[in-house]
Amino acid sequence: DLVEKSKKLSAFAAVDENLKPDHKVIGIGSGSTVVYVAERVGQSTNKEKFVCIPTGFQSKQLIIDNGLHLGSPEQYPEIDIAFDGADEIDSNLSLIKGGGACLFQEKLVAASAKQFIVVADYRKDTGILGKGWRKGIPIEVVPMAYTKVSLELSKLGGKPNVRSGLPGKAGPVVTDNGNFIIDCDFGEISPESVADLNSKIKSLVGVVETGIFVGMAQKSYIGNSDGTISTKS
Ligand code: DER
Repeated sequence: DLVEKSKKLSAFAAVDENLKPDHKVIGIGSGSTVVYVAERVGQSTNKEKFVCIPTGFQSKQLIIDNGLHLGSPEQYPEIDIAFDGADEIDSNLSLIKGGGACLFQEKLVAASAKQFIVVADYRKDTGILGKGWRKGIPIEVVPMAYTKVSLELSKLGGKPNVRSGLPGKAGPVVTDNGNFIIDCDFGEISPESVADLNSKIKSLVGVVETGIFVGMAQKSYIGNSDGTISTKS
């Protein structure tokens, strides 16, 4: 279908245009778009030279399934290039991430990468954060603090919801780090106010990390529904 095709388009173009023979340590993100990134990296003639750093359990499986060497964030605090998806992308390349509840390790890998490239289908290219199809900014919180953080988020004007498991998991989603996710809807967030909102949320006691990635992505590849690709840097 169109969305799936646009994911593959953006991922293959991003890898083909940015992965270079002298790259060694590669960050692999989480979600359904980066499935194609891992596939494309796995097709590279230089694959034996690469070591790939995951952003969570699913990402680790992608690396293994594509016959790529697996490394860890502990071993590689410096990454040459990282590819990851996003839930929303604004005109300044600020992102909302965390739809897959992997935002902490995603942000650690993105922060460790000399180059951080975002790949996404056209639904994510919202121009303004908070307009997207997903509601809310994912925020990773220490379980004991979730009610306190929810209260403070409400005071900031947000509508917080603890992310609960889909059928098959009673109670809240628990991240790879043993924390909860609060999805907090702040409505539309103008590009110039993203950084300020992020620091306000990050400074709340109990917040481990936010799904706002501001000033981190150098380049984005959007697969359009007409089969073209839009890049922004
Ligand atoms: O959780 C994340 O931030 C993922 O990168 C994600 O939201 C993008 O997922 P998708 O590629 O499956 O849309």
